[in-house]
Amino acid sequence: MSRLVTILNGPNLNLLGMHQPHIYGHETLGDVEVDCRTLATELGLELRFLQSNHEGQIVDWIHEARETAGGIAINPAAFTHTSVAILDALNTFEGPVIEVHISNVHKRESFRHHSYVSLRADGVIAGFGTQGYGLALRRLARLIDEKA
Ligand code: DHK
Repeated sequence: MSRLVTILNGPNLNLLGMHQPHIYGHETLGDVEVDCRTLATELGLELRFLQSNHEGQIVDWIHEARETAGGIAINPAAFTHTSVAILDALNTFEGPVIEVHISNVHKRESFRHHSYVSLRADGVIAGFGTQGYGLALRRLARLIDEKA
């Protein structure tokens, strides 16, 4: 199985660290990417780290991952709660999928309690701050190793 992992980030995460730090913390998405790249190297993974505010772009990247990646970690942000298109795209991907939320969505507004992506995800991480991305990478490395 490919040791390439794709990390996908949805809308507004380009502004991470610059708004609502009491919910999302002070780290920027650039900081998260640097940490993920360091950890990926330690774990022997290759990494593609992407962010888009556009649903169709995320669908296209999931289709690309079908051809190239051994696993996906995705923080779909607001699309978590709305996007059947992203769920359908993830259902075409055969490798492990981990869903990441920086905040504990279950402690927040009720509309954040439902996730379409959870219908496909092999695991869900919420409320661990940006540390959740590293936890997702560790889990994907384990699942990819187990399938090798
Ligand atoms: C990020 C967002 O932008 C919200 O729309 C989600 C998620 C939660 C997060 O915690 O990472 O509801």
